[in-house]
Amino acid sequence: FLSHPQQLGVVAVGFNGGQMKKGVEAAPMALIEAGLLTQLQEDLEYEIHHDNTVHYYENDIPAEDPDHRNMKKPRAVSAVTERLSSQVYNYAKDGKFVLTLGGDHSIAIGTISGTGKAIRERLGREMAVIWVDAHADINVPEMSPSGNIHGMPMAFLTRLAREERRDIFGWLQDEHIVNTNKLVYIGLRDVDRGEKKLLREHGIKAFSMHDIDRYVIFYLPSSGYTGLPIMVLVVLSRWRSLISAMTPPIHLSFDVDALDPQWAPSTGTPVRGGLTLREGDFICECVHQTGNLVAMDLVEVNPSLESVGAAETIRAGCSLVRSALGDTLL
Ligand code: HAR
Ligand code: MN
Ligand code: MN
Ligand code: MN
Repeated sequence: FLSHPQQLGVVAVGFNGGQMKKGVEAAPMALIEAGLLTQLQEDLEYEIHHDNTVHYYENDIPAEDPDHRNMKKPRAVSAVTERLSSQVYNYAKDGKFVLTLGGDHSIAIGTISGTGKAIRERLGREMAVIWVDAHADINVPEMSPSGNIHGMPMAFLTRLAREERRDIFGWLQDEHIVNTNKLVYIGLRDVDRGEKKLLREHGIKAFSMHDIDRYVIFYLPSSGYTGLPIMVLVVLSRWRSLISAMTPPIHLSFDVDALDPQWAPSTGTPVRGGLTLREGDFICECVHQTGNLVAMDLVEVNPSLESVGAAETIRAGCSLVRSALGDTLL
């Protein structure tokens, strides 16, 4: 799996049920219409496997879906992510790179569980997750301020949150689960109090915007270099040594709101003070260069919000995906 994966499985997930704003379900179509898959095929020479369908999972979404443990639409999100998990697994088990276009970030419950299971089976290894986001998305249901499940996926994926009911994430098995020592965050700047406590208690590695700024300042004088690459390399190289000497297979889950609203305004919960597009691309390029990237999610692009900025947000999303899949590298 260290070689450049030429086989690319694509899942287009038009799902918005992990949060309350309409529009994020239109992102996969918008990204594809902007030419993303054509670029990956023609410029980056991937062989693309795609059913040419945006999945809306209408038949999986239950009519009755009352709140449960403070979660909104728990059965819908559970059913969709369970289905998505097997779609992703089916690509990953054959060694294909899996690109999932969301959709809100609740879909990561499906994508990460699917690749995690496949990597365990194929390679006998635990996968690492790089979560690039303004938010930690690790709220246990009871401590979530909103009840929106897109703020909870990492809690279920690490088992910090657990639910026995099969129709509410009880389908998650050991083989789907991510170890908290195989998770790293980049770009955090809007983390709830309870989430901060969890990150501290479980020693989960996180590079906030503060860290990103601090590393630049700290390393600039000695390097005499004023560009961004130095700092992101520092962030990533520090993380690599933390996870293990043998770099594990990596699932990159990229929430477009990690970028500053200046570059990605069309998203459900924009937070100022984020990554520049160049910083986001550079993180993706570095992750690609590890040679260990096995899957990527791009989520939370909402073309119906901030209509002036929709086109540039979509362009930014395409750029992040191209960077993670090896663009700009010779
Ligand atoms: N942490 C808040 C909550 O749980 C806000 C989450 C916003 N979510 C995202 N995900 N856009 O990254 O409700
Ligand atoms: Mn599809
Ligand atoms: Mn997110
Ligand atoms: Mn976010």
